[in-house]
Amino acid sequence: MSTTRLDAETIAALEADRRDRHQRALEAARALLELHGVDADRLVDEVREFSVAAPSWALGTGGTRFGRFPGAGEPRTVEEKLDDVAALNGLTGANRTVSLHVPWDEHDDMPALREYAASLGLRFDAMNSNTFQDNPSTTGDGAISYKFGSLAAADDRVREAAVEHNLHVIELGRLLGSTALSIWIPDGANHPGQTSFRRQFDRAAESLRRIHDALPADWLMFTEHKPYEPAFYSTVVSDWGSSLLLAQAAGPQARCLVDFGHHLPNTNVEQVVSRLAMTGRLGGFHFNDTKYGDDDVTVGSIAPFRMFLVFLELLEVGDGAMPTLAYLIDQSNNLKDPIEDLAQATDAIQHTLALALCVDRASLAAAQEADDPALAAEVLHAAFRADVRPLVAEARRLNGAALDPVTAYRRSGYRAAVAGDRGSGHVATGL
Ligand SMILES: [Mn+2]
Repeated sequence: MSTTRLDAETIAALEADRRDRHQRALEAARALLELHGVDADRLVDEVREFSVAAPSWALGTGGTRFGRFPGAGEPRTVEEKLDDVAALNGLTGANRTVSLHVPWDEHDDMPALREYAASLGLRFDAMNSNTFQDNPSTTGDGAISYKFGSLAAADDRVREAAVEHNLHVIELGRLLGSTALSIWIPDGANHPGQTSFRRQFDRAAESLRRIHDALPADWLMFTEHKPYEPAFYSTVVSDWGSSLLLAQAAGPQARCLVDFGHHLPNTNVEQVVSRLAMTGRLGGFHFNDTKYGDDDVTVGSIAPFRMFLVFLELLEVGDGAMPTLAYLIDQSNNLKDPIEDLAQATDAIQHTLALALCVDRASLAAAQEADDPALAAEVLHAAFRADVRPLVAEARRLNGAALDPVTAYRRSGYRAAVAGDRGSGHVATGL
């Protein structure tokens, strides 16, 4: 479909003039890290292994409630979204799966879509069900509405439609080879007294149980919490505690997702990760960054040290390696070329993982047991201040991807090529 394939050979040719400089930087960085006791080969292997799902909804311009300014060549179809993810994965080597959003990515031939993805070297990650807007195929043509809730709605018919939608998404996911369903319940209240906290929560738990009962045996189901928006007084799944209660109520295949921006200001997100992992219900992590709330800005652009601490907790869960969880970039971008934004996000994830792998975990544990916070800080900062960029670039090169994804992308002319094919002014998301 797309005219430009960003395969290993193309990328190597685009970066031929950077190879010598990379080799010198790699040798210097490797020598310095090894002087500090870092196993550079293991670090490169771990970064090579790691992959984070690309969100189908971030390949176009997100917009805000004040407006939307689409760029040129945004994808018109699910196939074109897959083309863009393949280009992204070509650049990073670390976006080997894609996460779809239904109904936005509704498609009448899922087996064909699965085959097309496989031809691009892609697989399907968790499916996302959407009950935050009316959808004629489940709510009927205006007959009922999600205006006052979906899976936790007071109206039985609305809950029924929301459950049916989730069962439909499981069926689509089965055809695509996905093995997980992510459910973010948008229900809540805008006004004190509008709903009974307790009855609303019980209804959500009952709906999730029904969806859980329909899961294939090898599937997981994720609940995701968020303290406000679109509801501004209360939400049903407001925090990790509510999310955990719902997962426990739903059944053994239910887990909790942590989204970096879905917390009240200054919440200790790394501690939330740790607590959920302790219960055995940590299901995955959604990467983005936040300044004020659920800003969904580029991963690593605002609070890189907080993200480093999150990675440290994830490595704690995996005893020094990244645990097998559902990892997804969940961000929305209004200004940049979407592929550049996702490439920067993926680079930030790879870079932060590499920094966290530099932490001397045995020395950190010893400082903690000795009640020596100054020494603990020394251990963390020794890792956070390391220069791992050449090792991350090397991990990408060994995966057939780019030393410098954004530069390689610009040199490839990909956007101009797809703008020629696709034109301008498309809406890649359903909002
Ligand atoms: Mn999320």
